[in-house]
Amino acid sequence: MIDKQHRIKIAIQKSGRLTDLSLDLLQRCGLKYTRSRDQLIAFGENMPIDILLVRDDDIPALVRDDVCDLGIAGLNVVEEKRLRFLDEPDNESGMEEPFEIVRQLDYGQCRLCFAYPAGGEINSVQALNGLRVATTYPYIVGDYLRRHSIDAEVIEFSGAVEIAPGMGRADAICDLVSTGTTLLANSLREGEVVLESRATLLRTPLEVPAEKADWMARLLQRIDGVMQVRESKYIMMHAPKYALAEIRNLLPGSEAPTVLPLDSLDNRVAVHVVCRENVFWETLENLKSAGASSILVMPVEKMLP
Ligand code: PRT
Ligand code: ZN
Repeated sequence: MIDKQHRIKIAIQKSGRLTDLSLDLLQRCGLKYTRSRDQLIAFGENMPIDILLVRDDDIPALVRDDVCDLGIAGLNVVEEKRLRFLDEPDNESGMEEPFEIVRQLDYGQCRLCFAYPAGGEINSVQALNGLRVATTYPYIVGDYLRRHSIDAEVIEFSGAVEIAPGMGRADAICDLVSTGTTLLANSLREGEVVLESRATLLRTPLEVPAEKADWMARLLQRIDGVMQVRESKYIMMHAPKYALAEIRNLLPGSEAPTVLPLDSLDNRVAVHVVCRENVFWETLENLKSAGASSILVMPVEKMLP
């Protein structure tokens, strides 16, 4: 295995919504690791990749400062920090990107939304002129308000933003929503979406040594493969020859199917195909209506494009 300075360091959330999903992603990419006694580092055993477990808010800076080569954090955190870094006085040109976003991953989905007191007078962001918005994302919200020419005061909260209107600290909020239960429980109504967020993979903007770059490329390819597999299904069925064209149209995101003869049947064939999108019950029912039978849907274990 290559020496220490050539090992890739990837920062992920230590304990929170993205922790298990990020570790699971890396494991599915083939990484086996041992965690240090303090649980802050996981050393890769079979790949030159080590994991740093930190607070999600620290991840963008660790990648910007080249302490880590890669990092995974929600786009909400990444974008907030990106705007903050670009605004720092030592970034004179205001142009230097602190890191590169290399992938949007397939977990951690949520949206950053405005929300207004239910039954109140405010029902759109336009109505916020001269009023106060509480948020944990002052840069993203400030940027949105400026772009929409709305003159509202942004009040920074470090947590529990949803209680701000009830406490009389703000007239509206802008916070992350996934199911909407928290808004409902606090008598707030969801408004405009500012940002659709999901877990995001960041990379240092600096060049990395060739060996490291090689492993990074391999890791990215495996991540793509893992995400593709999670969506993909292998479908097998018997079908009448005359219905093949219709059946192909019914299969979401499929490549050319394999069509095989069936023993002692002239007018029916076996069709095998990989679908790169989720296959729902409706699709199977439509296939059956088109004449297919013995339909099997199976998960795909690994895939390399
Ligand atoms: O300790 P650390 O700083 O690392 O963690 P954290 O508390 O800042 O983050 P954590 O673990 O709560 O979330 C990590 C990331 O998960 C976020 O940055 C988002 O990218 C993503 N994520 C996905 C969410 C949600 N869904 C989510 N629902 N983050 C927070 N929420 C909160 C939201 O703030 C609100 O309080 O859940 C509540 C709303 O949920 P619903 O389902 O009631 O709408
Ligand atoms: Zn955080």
